[in-house]
Amino acid sequence: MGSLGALLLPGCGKKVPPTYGNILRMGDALTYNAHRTLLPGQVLAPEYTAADISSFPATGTTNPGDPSLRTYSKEYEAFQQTAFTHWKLPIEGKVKRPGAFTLADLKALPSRTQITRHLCEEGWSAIAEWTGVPLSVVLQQVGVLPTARFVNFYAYDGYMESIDMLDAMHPQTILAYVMNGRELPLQHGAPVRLRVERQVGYKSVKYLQRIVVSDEFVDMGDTGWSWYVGI
Ligand SMILES: Nc1nc2c(c(=O)[nH]1)N[C@H]1C(S)=C(S)[C@@H](COP(=O)(O)O)O[C@H]1N2
Ligand SMILES: [Mo]
Repeated sequence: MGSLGALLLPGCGKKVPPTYGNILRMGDALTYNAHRTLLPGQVLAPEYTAADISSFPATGTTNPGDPSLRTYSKEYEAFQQTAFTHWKLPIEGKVKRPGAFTLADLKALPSRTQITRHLCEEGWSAIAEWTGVPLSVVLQQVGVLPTARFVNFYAYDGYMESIDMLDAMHPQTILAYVMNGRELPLQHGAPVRLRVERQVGYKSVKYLQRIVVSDEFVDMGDTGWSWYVGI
């Protein structure tokens, strides 16, 4: 505990996420540097075989380019009409080399394929195979600053979520562009969605628009769900 205590010090006095009853919220106060030393101890979520792949409902937004939606995005609709060739994912905030990645850029980076169980807070679960680039690889490209503690994800339907560095650097946290061997379908978050396998489904942001690395917790408001729900 001595060394953990020392790692926690840099976060003291900083704004941390609302706890909503959680007690083991150590990760919130840790910096990128501290997390790197803790990484080897990370536990993987269970992975399954192709035979376990199930039907997979689409929930929440299923097409941000639908003009009848309150959250309609004209920009998204345009990207969709050109098969996402003009889509770019900016990664900014507390990074040394902010930049934007095209779908081709992301596909050119090392990939990971995993068959995992998605657990929705509404009580259903489903198994699928996901392929994408580990978020850790992308973060390495842009060079996360040592003081960074959170990664914030913004989507074309106005959806947003954040995770701490421990989840961001986790080997199964990927930016997925393939589902069950095919291009990520529209209803499941095309062209790229986040997969955070050790947390409940709502952290797996679909329709990624922008990623922002931050030192401070960004309060995205009370969604009615806990900020952290490990599984
Ligand atoms: N952009 C965006 N991401 C989102 C959502 C959403 O409505 N919009 N819903 C979340 C919830 S609650 C779940 S359970 C999963 C659903 O993913 P699916 O539609 O592929 O099943 O996406 C999550 N990510
Ligand atoms: Mo969900």
